Amino acid sequence: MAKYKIAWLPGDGVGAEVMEAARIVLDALGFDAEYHHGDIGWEFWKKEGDALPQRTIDLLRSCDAALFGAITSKPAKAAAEELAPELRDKGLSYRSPIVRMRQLFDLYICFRPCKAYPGNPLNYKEGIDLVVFRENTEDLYFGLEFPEFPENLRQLPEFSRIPEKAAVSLKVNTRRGCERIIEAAFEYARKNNRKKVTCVHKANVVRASDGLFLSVFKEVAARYPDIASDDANIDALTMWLLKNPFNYDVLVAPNLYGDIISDLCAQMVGGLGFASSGNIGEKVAVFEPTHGSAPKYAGQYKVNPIATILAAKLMLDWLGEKEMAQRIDNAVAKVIAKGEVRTYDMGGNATTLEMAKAIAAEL
Ligand code: GGG
Repeated sequence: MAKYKIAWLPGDGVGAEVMEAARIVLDALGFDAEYHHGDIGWEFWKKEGDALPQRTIDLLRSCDAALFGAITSKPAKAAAEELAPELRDKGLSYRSPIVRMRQLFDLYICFRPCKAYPGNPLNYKEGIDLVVFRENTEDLYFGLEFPEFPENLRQLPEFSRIPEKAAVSLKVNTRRGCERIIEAAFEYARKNNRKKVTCVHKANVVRASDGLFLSVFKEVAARYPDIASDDANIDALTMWLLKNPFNYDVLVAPNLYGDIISDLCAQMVGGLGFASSGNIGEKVAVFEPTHGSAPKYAGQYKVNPIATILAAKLMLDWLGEKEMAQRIDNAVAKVIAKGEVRTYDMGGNATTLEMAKAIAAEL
């Protein structure tokens, strides 16, 4: 029997191509795993009315970790129009399987390292090495939304300022939700010899929910006197990050700000082709490239698989296979530094699988 059971979720579009590339590297490493394919994505929405079928949920629960490619999501109306004819009158409404996995398995940590590999022509500046901890289940993504705020609630004094026909999305942060992501960021900093954790917020305006995030941050920071800490408003931080990314190390943020800054940080180290992430809970962990299914490139084997290969590296790290994870990192660094094999985003013409084979050859 293999040491690990891995849920293998290629998903839509280029998802299958980048996962094929990651498998080349995992196999070359000799990672001792059995892989179990999981159905997820648009095809299953159209055929079954569910982009994350129950069998895939069960599979995820039974595996040590999951590697996930990408999915296509469309707005509710467009999604309903693509359902199989026999499903159209069933009142099904599309929900992103990514958001569902995060909620269902309480994957509260979204972990996104952003490192500028030396020699990457897409680096904003050489030497950038940031890590973002994004809260993954609460905040504006909590899922309590009203396309039209209910009239009976508008009658309550607290809501009387809400005009008629207003769309309302609630930003919900809990003390526990804030505390566990902030602790995860400090624990990571301590274990990985990081110097500082920065709290990202907008507590001067969004006083309740961001105010809670900031006050919990200060409480937790006091328990980690060996790690420096500071905080910044999200708007100012985006400017400061670009002005001097070397002032930052580990960043921790509520869901929406974390979503924004992790894309900003990813762009500073080469963009989506290099951005990997881990969605981590107590029992389930799903690792993925942060890019989507890129339908216009599907079938061409041209997208950069490094993000997915680095997602596999995060998975190995999380499973405790530190030496294998480090070998992937070293091999990616070597291929980038040599500059002989580059995908289209890096100005080259190597295919997805050529890049994977080049990395496998350096392991
Ligand atoms: N690998 C990440 C991915 O597939 N992203 C696409 C995405 O974020 N779609 C929006 C959504 O489904 O929530």
